[in-house]
Amino acid sequence: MKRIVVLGGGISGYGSAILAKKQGFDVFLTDAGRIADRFKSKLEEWGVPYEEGGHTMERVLAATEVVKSPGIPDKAPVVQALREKNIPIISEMEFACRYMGHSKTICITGSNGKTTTTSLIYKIMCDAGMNVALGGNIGESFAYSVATGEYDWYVLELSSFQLDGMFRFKADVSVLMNITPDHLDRYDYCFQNYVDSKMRITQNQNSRNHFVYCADDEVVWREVEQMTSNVRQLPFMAKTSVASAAGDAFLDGEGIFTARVGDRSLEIDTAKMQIKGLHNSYNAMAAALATLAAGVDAESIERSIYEFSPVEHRLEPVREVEGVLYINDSKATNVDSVWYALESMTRPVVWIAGGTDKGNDYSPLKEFARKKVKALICMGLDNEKLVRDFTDIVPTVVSTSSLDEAMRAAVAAAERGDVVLLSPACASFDLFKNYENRGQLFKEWVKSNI
Ligand code: UMA
Ligand code: ADP
Repeated sequence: MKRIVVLGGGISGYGSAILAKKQGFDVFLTDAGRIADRFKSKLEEWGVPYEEGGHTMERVLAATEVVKSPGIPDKAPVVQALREKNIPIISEMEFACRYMGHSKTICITGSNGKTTTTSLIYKIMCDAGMNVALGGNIGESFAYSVATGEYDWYVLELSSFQLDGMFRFKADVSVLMNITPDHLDRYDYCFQNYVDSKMRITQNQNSRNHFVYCADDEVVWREVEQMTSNVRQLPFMAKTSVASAAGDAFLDGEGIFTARVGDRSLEIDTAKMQIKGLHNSYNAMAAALATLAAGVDAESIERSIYEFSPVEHRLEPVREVEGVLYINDSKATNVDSVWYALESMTRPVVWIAGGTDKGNDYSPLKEFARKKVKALICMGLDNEKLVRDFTDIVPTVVSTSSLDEAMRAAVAAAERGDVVLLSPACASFDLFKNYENRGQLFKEWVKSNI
């Protein structure tokens, strides 16, 4: 009997183990750390043997195939040992797609905008009454959904880590939002390795499938030009002009976009959307093309796009107090996402930034900072780089080392008509548990102290 070993007992691992059990395989789950109680009880309920606090190599190396959780890097000794023995290592997605039957998939990747676009696509599909599940880098485990439900469609957010373990998987509709440097520590600090990983979103696609992508993104465009597959291309754009026989979406200078797939089309006035900024117009164009390709009615898509409100921690308006609007963009953990946040600001900005720097180059932000930011409040244990880079660009730069100190400085700097924007460009781990915790504490402070 095939022996499946699942590495990691988080969301990805527990779902994979349960699916393997359901398929009748000999399965064993192993985790180097602790497994959460809710996952343990599920494993016990399904009779899946597991261990925690370390990997018993003898059992791991007895596997016919290994399903690896995406957070475990290739450098981990357990992965190295498996590679030496040539034991196949796949991701949860690759494993689960074998048991999906006739269900179809819409798969979304990119450096930024994955969660927003995935959530919008999921809403459009649900509103249209389709039988759809959400999974991947968001929500419930895809493998668990395959084990326990029957869906016509899966909407999957995919990280590069998940794509790395995908080989025969084929998306019916693939969506690529953009490619900018991120996670380079997992790719030998080589940007092209990360680009290659993202491009796996199109692997195995053929002329019956669709590929939605941002034609304005130079990195994406360079890769598309080299593609040899005959997948139906659906580019979306605001700056370039690329026509595709299969369909496309274009945002004009008045903020109106038209999306067309085959002979079906829709029109959106982006000023009437609740999600703001050029990046959200890209997200909406991508979602419109993907769902038109999936056969959703054009009018229903339009309605859902207008109804969709920002996902938590992504340019999320928190509260307006005495004419000052507080916005939580805690998920902006890289320079590109802050670029789009500042791009979308129409009022003077008191900008709260900082945290764990990932080797950031802040130069792309300087033009917007000069034009729109009246005060920069640096919030982190080491603010030296931010202070140095923006001192002659922004009139006031304040260095703080806690949320409370940063918020007091922001309130003092803000006047009626301004925006206080938390959009850090950095990871959160110096002062917070994660970006959700940072955004949550920001919101609580705004709600209880002003
Ligand atoms: N572990 C080992 N051995 C090791 C190292 C770790 O057993 O050598 C164990 C840990 O002790 C832990 C488990 O592996 O219990 C964790 O696995 P994981 O980090 O892959 O986490 P999961 O909970 O399974 O969640 C993963 C994704 N996490 C990462 O990629 C870091 C989730 O994405 C995803 O939703 C989930 O699978 C379902 O597919 C989260 C994420 O942060 C949202 N993604 C990154 C991002 O968005 O930037 C890529
Ligand atoms: P991801 O899941 O890829 O991290 P999110 O939708 O969670 O993407 O957004 C992460 C951050 O990037 C937020 O600050 C958000 O405002 C910003 N963002 C959203 N969409 C885009 C986009 N298309 N391009 C650049 N930045 C974006």
